[in-house]
Amino acid sequence: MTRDVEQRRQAETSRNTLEVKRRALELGFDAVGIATLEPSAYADSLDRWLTAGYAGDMAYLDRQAERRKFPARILPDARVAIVTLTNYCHGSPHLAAVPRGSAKVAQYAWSTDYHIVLGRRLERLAGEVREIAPGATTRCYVDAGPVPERELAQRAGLGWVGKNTMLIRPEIGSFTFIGVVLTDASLDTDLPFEADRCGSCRACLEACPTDAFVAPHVLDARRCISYLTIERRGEFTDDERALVGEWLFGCDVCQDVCPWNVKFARPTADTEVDARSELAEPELAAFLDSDAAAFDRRFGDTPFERPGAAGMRRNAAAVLANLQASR
Ligand code: B12
Ligand code: SF4
Ligand code: SF4
Repeated sequence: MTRDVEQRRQAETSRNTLEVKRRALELGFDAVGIATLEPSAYADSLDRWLTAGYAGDMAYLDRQAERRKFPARILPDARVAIVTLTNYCHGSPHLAAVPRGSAKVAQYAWSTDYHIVLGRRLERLAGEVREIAPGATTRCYVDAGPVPERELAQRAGLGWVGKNTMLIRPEIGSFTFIGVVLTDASLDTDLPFEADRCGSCRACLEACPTDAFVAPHVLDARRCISYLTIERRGEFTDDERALVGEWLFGCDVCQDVCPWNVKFARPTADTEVDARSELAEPELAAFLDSDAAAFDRRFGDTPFERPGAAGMRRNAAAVLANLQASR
């Protein structure tokens, strides 16, 4: 290739990169960066985490491990990951007491299921990529695939992975969804976010109500309320029921106490993630006697669909038992 042709190609790549980022922000993403698909720098930590059994019943993490370690294998010929952040913060009310008859729900679940909302938005972004780089292949991921999303976000320059294992962006904190478009389009990659801004802070590790952190950056999911109320199948053991406390679905404690959220997280203006009252302030009684059909009508397009009617009944019964025990 002559120098001239190479320079023209590089100029086109730079133009396309800027245009993809501009359109991503126009579509409503709060931040966007582009990551390489080189092998994971944390493959050994992932292996150690899985071998220790910290994934509990999330067997899919074992099945996806090879692709998580080698993201280039996820989509043949993919060159880069376009990584997006979407702020879903609604404030930090969990530090206050729970109203009687109600229970705590993690903020990410206060709105219509983000797999639906972000899935649509990422598909629109993928369409823009194909328009900007005709002939490009794209594939969108949000949460559900074999993609090491937090590591890719760090590599795309969007933030660092805190001791609570969350991706934290200095300007907005960690109440963000990560969405990814893999593509074979030629785009310039960003510099990774190298700084670790946790410093000597240990607030998240100390505040976790179940002592789920084995060490900084290492979470034993089996003790995490988020895992227990969302991913755990079947009935709780007595110990698990006690761990759940007042949380009906998910948990925000290790984010609520993080100084980067306390100082910088601001309520989102994104109307597609508006809070719905039946999710943000749920009536516990509604879950105890709801059958599967009624549950689906009311919660079919929400994050509560993952544990389903039976899982939410189990969670509500656990919270009620814990509230009664504490009075
Ligand atoms: C399985 C899973 C869970 C599990 C396990 C969580 C965990 N910490 O491992 C459970 C059910 C507990 C869970 C809970 C939550 N989750 Co979740 N979860 C996932 C999922 C599907 C995979 C994560 C995974 O692979 N875990 C295994 C561990 C070993 O990997 P990892 O946490 O990604 O860490 C890697 C890197 O961070 C890297 N690393 C980077 N820097 C450093 C530094 C050091 C020193 C080390 C050792 C490692 C390291 O090492 C790891 C190996 O690759 C991702 C989506 C995805 N596809 O990635 C969402 C995801 C991580 N979850 C998310 C959310 C929102 C939550 C909750 C906040 C929900 C809630 N409020 O209840 C909680 C947070 C709890 C917490 N502190 O992590 C978001 C996080 C967004 C963000 N800004 O970080 C994601 C990215 C989904 C999304 N698309 O938005 N989750
Ligand atoms: S989500 Fe809650 S239970 Fe899980 S690690 Fe964070 S503080 Fe602990
Ligand atoms: S609470 Fe402190 S240690 Fe934990 S993630 Fe935030 S800054 Fe890091």
